[in-house]
Amino acid sequence: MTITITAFERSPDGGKGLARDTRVRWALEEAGRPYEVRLVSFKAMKEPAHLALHPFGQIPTYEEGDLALFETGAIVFHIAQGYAGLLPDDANARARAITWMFAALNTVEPPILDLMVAKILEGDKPWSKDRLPLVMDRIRDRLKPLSARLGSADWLDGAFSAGDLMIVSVLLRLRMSGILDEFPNLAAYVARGEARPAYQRAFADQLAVNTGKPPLS
Ligand code: GTB
Repeated sequence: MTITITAFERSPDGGKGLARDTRVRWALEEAGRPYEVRLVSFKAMKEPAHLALHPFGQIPTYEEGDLALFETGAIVFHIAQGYAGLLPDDANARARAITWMFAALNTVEPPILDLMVAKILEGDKPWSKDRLPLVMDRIRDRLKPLSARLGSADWLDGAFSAGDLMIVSVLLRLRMSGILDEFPNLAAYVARGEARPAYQRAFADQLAVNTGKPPLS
């Protein structure tokens, strides 16, 4: 059955891979599932056809036969099921990988999103300069224990999993801030994620959309 996801017609990041379709593309590439992409404009995202797929009028969405999903956590979980390379067969290891997926979305990503809001949406407010250090400290409060848990390991819990895919995806947003460099093992962890061939393909494909250049063959 054909898998179709949606992505920005033109991502505001110009192809840095920060929009959330990249993590879905990455999971599909890891699982070796071919997929098609339907590009949507900001206007189309708020129209009934797209709202039927995504109640909040956002990207990405995922369609496969009769199934339509939204929310990257649910989409990546769905893709990862049945593929041991993303969710191990061992029940406990699988539950732990899923735990890291939740941690990525519920614990690590929120302060990182706050930084985007502080910088981009509230950057012109008079209090923005005072708020920024507080936001950065809240991010450090997450990175410190994450760094301690990772230690010198390659991945968070043995082999690479959907948990790592989600954690790396949310940490990637921090690259520009420089804060990752305070935690060299996390910076190396993110680089390991980015070096995976599946990530490289996902990144190249979204870049091609945003620059009009063909993806790497
Ligand atoms: N919780 C949802 C999920 O995980 O799927 C969040 C989905 C979401 O926020 N989608 C964003 C969207 O559709 C795109 S990824 N926004 C349009 C809208 O809400 O109207 C967020 C995003 C946007 C732009 C950049 N960027 O340019 O750097 C990065 C990330």
